[in-house]
Amino acid sequence: MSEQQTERYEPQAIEEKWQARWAADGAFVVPNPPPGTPKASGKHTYVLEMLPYPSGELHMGHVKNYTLGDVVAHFRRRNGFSVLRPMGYDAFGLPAENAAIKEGGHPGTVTRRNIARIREQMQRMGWSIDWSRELSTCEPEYYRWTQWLFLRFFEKGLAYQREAAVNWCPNDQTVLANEQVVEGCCERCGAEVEARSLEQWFFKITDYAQALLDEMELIEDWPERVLTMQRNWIGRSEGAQVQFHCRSLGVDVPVFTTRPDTLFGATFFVLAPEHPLVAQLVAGSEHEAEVLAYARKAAGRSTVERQEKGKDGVFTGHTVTNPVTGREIPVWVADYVLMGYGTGAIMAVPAHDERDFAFAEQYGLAIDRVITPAGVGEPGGPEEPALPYVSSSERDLLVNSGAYDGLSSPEGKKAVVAALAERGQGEETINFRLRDWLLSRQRYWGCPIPIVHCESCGIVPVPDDQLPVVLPDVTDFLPKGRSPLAAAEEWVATTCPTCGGPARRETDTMDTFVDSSWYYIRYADAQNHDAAWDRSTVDYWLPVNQYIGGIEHAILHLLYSRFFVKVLNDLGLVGFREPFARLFTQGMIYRHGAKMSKSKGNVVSPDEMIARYGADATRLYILFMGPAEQDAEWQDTGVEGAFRFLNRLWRAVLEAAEQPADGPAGPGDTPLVRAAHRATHKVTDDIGRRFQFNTPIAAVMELVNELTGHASEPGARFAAETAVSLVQPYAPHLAEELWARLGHTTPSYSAPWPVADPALLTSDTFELVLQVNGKVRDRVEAAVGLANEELVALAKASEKVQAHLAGVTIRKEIVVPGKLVNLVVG
Ligand code: ANZ
Ligand code: ZN
Repeated sequence: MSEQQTERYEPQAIEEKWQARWAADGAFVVPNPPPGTPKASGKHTYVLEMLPYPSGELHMGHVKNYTLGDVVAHFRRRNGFSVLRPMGYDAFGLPAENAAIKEGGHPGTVTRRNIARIREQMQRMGWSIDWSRELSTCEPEYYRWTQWLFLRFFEKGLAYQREAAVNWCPNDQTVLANEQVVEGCCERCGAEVEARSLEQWFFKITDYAQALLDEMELIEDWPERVLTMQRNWIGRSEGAQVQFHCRSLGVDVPVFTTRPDTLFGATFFVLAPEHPLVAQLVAGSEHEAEVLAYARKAAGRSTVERQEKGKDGVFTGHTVTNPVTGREIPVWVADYVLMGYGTGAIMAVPAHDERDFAFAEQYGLAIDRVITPAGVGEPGGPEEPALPYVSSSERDLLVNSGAYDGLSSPEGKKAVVAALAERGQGEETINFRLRDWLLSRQRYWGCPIPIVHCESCGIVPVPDDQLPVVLPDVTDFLPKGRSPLAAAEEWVATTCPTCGGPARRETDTMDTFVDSSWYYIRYADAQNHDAAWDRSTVDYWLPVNQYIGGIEHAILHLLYSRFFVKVLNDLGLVGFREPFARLFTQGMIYRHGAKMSKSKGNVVSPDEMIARYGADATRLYILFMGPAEQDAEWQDTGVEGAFRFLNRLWRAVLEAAEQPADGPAGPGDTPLVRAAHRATHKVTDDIGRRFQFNTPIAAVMELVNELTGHASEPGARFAAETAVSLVQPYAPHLAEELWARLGHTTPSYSAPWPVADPALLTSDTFELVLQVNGKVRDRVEAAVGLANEELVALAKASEKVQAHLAGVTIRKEIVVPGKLVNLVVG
């Protein structure tokens, strides 16, 4: 059949046809095993990509994420696994709500419309999703269980309310978790965050700080970068708590220090402006006005500002006693000391700490060196370093420290703490940077916190059988500094479940990260109307074997989910400790040098690409761009290139399909058969073992090149079948169509993955490099196993080589078998 006669490749027609067929066949629906089925039975796996925020339409970042997951899912299915691959929408929260407000619509209406649109786009991409498990976190059948889980945390004291200094976003008019504040600004809108003091709800994630570190051991494979980010966020510091006695108030004031070995150099003392002792210290004194004014000013500054250079502060007029020197040292108030870390008070050691040094210089406070590098003063030893000397080398020595002089830093730490402990003035402690997770939001579009406030009973949980507490339908949902729910008077006024008296509902809603901390568990048992899940079903599927998503979730979602699973495990609700065994973080898509985003105006819409080239070409290109974990630059001609390749594949396969099917003896051993086995080996190894998604495409392209123009050679049909089979995870519609045309009556998505025969992996020809005087002049195909003389003969037969042999004598013939011939002439 000539090229002109070959039917054209028309993705639009093919793709919608197969999508309809898959949907009708429930092709990717995977039923749950009967409750109680042990995890070890059957080959099964859970492949999951992070669920989208329905704040708009799908963009190319989603296309990359979900196509990656799709290739993994198809590959595993065809390797005999039953694959759980669900999808849902992270539908509550700021992204969705802000999108709605911008549009002027009700968040519920706008969100549900966006979801319908995204679902349609996903189906049009042909992703092999089990739609029977679809969930949306903003629907009562989902958030009923979010509330149920909140109550379990509450019962265990892991959810609590307290007044706290919080990060307030003046633009979004809500508090933010520490994790949502990036360099002093709101993670979402970029507005500078303010400090406020409000009653807030927290999850006690700090109880799990150590477990979150230790149990990284249980994780199979996460990028080291993500683990490091989590470790830094948790911020474990070993040090000591040291008590400084304040005579004027008659109290001991504790500090947290990582350097008890520098205690002799503590020449002053600093309280955070919010420290409760500040007001007491200055009450009625000449310093009162100045100190309180300073504290008020500090309250308005962001954490980042407070940490920046140019420290300022005020003297309180009081002293505390240095517990080792017995000297009275002045107490200052300065906002570079944060109330939220350690004890909110520090011993300042200006000789060995940058910030303390800057402060001491500014206010003329004593700077006493107490640490020196080993060998200073010895012949040939190093010079005494300038101050501040902030190294904490294990080989540094204590000086000017009384009986401790000459001890190394680590020895000094131990000795000083031991001496303090004996007098009840200090002890070793471990401090974490991690704070409790602030989960309440003063926003409308979130999961209501299932709590009522009763005048006589206080905080009362809503009983399980009254769940869900349904989010009331309000008309004024704009943020205004307190939750818009507070205005829904009829909803707020309720009766106390305990005493039956009048009570008021909690009006804050939950952070959307609460919703996404457990959605991957719900998928395993998404249709359960009687419980959040059945434990045996969840234990069968989870932990998620392969999670795929963006690196931007390294400390928020990924840390919160780990915390949730640990709590759920401690509550006996799940049988595992870590949610995601393996994590793959994909890179971002750039165009014209900037991250592809609406605000940059450089977005390419998936719809447009599908309309012009089809979903298969779009899928193929997005993974062909480069290694999936790396950022990649979008080329406007890229999808077209992928489309042209699919056209070549289409034609080559249809031509080969004219060949009679292989007989019982199989396709035999021909160059095309060998090419097919090589491609199979490469694609299998790349996807299965190396988790590489661009290189398999190159391997299939190579196979199609071999096939093109050789469709009537022996083995062509086998090579064509193999090419279709290997490209199936990337271009499933085209594969389905060609598979059927090759005469198969069962679908390609369930065809067993091809197996490479190791005996057929080598090619029977190789590329022989021809050189004259070491310069490459030509490359030719040579059969494997030719004798050296035959290789030399091939060289001499080459016209390009001959051009360099005219009028010269061949002095030497060098042969590297299997590689090259070099003719030395002169
Ligand atoms: C004395 C000292 C001497 C310190 C020295 C450091 C160097 P990490 O490692 O991050 O845990 N610190 C303690 N609480 C603080 C607070 N609320 N605000 C600001 N700074 C605080 O840091 C612990 C060190 O940070 C502590 O050790 C304390 O200063 C300071 F040569 O104590 B150090
Ligand atoms: Zn009551």
